[in-house]
Amino acid sequence: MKIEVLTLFPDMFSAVMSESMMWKARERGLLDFQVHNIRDYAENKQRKVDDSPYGGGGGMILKADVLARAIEAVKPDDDAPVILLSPQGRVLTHRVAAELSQQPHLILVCGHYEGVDERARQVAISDEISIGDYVLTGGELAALVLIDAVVRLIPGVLGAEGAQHRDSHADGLLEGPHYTRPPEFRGLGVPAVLTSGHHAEVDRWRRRQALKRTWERRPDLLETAPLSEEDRAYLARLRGEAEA
Ligand code: 4FN
Repeated sequence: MKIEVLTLFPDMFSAVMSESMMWKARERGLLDFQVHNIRDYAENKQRKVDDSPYGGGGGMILKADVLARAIEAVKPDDDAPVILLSPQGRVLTHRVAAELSQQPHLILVCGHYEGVDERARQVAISDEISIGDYVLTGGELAALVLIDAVVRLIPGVLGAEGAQHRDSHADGLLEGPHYTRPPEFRGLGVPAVLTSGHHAEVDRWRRRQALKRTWERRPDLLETAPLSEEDRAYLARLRGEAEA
């Protein structure tokens, strides 16, 4: 997979993109990552990339000509999606990440200032994605979140252990509590089932803990998670207990 990022702050990508998983993905030839500085596509000698908004008001707007030139320089004639990270986009979920991980080529555009000139969107952007509802200073951290979520889904990026982990997230539930040594910590023990050696019992306990956590903290996730009849019966019991 090839991922190209257009940004005014290319240095923001170096630490994350040279860390463990990204490094492995690149080393194994599974990820070709390139970052491009939008400022290199400013044509005037001051290298001006922004200007004040028509109609007045504060702030600055990323210029349409500069951004369109940067995108057109990077985009070869394939139909790679050009994705603007934006609070106006569809919200990034595991499903969206899985869909993007099927693409051979992604072009990610990071906004700054008050945003980008609408005409750059119209002529050069094919898709908008948001990582959530809060104010950010720029699209860079959002792009990094998207890249992390997508790259780990590329087959071969995670080892066998990682793949197992990835599958456990794909069921759409939160995880129940985890424990490791020591068996007692500040007077707190470990649920006996986990040290019982009964694998089927352990699996059933974990499934129920995951369902309970999800019901308590993120009940919205239960609407889309695939649930068995046994899962539904357990949830019905939890709801019944809560009412009593
Ligand atoms: N943010 C909101 C409403 C209006 C503006 C913002 C905001 C960075 C260029 C966009 C924010 C959030 C999630 C990119 C936020 C994201 C951004 C993102 C982002 C500078 C203009 C801006 C109602 C969501 C709080 C600044 C809500 N995912 N404007 O943050 O790029 O990708």
